[in-house]
Amino acid sequence: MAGIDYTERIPNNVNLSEDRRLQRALEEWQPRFLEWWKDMGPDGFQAKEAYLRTAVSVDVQGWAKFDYLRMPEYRWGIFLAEPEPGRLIGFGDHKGKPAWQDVPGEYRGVLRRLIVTQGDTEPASVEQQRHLGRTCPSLYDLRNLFQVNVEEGRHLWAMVYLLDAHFGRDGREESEALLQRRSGDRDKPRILGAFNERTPDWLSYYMFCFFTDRDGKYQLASLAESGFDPLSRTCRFMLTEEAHHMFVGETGVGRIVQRTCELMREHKTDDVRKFGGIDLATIQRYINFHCSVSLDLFGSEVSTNAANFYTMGLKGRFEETKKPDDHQLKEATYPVVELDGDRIATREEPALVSLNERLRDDYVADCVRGLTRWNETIKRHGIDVELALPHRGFHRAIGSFAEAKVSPDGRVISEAEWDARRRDWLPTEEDQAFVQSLMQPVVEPGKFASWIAPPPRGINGKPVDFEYVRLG
Ligand code: BYC
Repeated sequence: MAGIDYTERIPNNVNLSEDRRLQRALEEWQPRFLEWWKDMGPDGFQAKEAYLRTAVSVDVQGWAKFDYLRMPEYRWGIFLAEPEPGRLIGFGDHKGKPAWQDVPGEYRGVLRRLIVTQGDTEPASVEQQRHLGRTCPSLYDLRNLFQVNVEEGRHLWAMVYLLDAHFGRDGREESEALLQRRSGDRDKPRILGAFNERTPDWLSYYMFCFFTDRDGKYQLASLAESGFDPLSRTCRFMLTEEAHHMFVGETGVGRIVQRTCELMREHKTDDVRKFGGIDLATIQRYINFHCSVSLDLFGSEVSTNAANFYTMGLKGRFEETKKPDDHQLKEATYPVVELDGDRIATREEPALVSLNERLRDDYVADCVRGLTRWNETIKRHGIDVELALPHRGFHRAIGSFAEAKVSPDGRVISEAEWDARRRDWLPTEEDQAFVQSLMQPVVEPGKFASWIAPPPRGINGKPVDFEYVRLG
């Protein structure tokens, strides 16, 4: 069961050939997906061979095989984690009942909406990143970009499978619409804010993988707790792929920070721009931007939607099953940091409506761990600067803080102060133009752009100077 059948047109471990109706629906969607991929996937590299991993089983150990392939030949398919025999719903009103194998009729609309929202982010990120290949800082980085892209494509397949298998005609229409919306399009934008932002350069890309993919980790982990078992199993396998995406983000920013520090030390200056590096102040402004738009992805601090998802047994907390409480939360409270007039205050709110905030707290703690590692690099170079996450109220468009202006250190400030200081806190047009000016492609094996350090090791035991993408 753990093995994946690659003899089928659509590789899968769900016995697709035994469900002719579903197989037909997915086989009709497949060429449209490929058309979308060719139009909106990595621009200029469709015919090049890249050293990519493909899932060969859903076992935690050794699930991938590596080989050269052209991206349109990637075997996108449907892979669910192994079922847990006798799995019970772990939280909410249905706690203790057998997990659902079919969609519970009364929750159909809500569940479909959750799956569509998740599914929409996957093609969106591929669209956001489609021009980056042309300015890659190395073949190693180019290969990592493509790996992330094909796997986001597979995550789209994962959600389309759920829609087609469990939501009949509505599901097929939603699958179609997932290929119609476009990141940043004024008329048919992607659903969530961060997925309509631009990812114009590799600093933005690494920040996106660090901050926005990490939202993916926390949302997928909450959906992996779902009482709807097919969603849970799908998300569990997606999480194993997601880990690499965050690795790309954390090590990408980490290598930029390292290069900056090397240049600062070598030239005894903070202003490394003239030496082809990205100064720490600019890196901090990019952190402020990407962190704040990613914090928005968790929704409002106090949300009846979140309470409903939980009570219905559709979306749990991060590591729900490990938490030592009643998993119903009807009486519990949770401390929520909120805007209170012109102050920021922590208030005890009912735990059920605070679930978005609780997930955001888990996420922030995880982000801090990454920041700490970047700061260790800075310290090792004897430099007295610390990168920091902005306050959670800074530059927010969703939730209570959307109504106020908050500084990165967490003060509610006037519009006038915001206007005066904004350039210190968020990437300016000059920052963006400067970062853009550094984006010159480096494609000789083993060579790296001036603004990023090489990684300590290559992919899958290969050397750093391996030809990760064959451009010849
Ligand atoms: N932008 O009660 P509220 C990933 C809407 S990333 C625009 O505050 P709720 C990935 C909301 O839909 C993970 N709209 O929030 C990463 C609602 O609309 P309706 C993606 C927003 O519903 C990198 C209204 O505001 N997965 O996988 O509790 C690369 C009030 O909602 C936003 C998921 O998100 C926003 N930022 O929670 C590739 C999981 N925030 O219903 C992939 C599924 C809120 O009033 N989604 N709204 O019309 C969910 O669990 C929830 O929909 C949300 C929002 C957490 C997003």
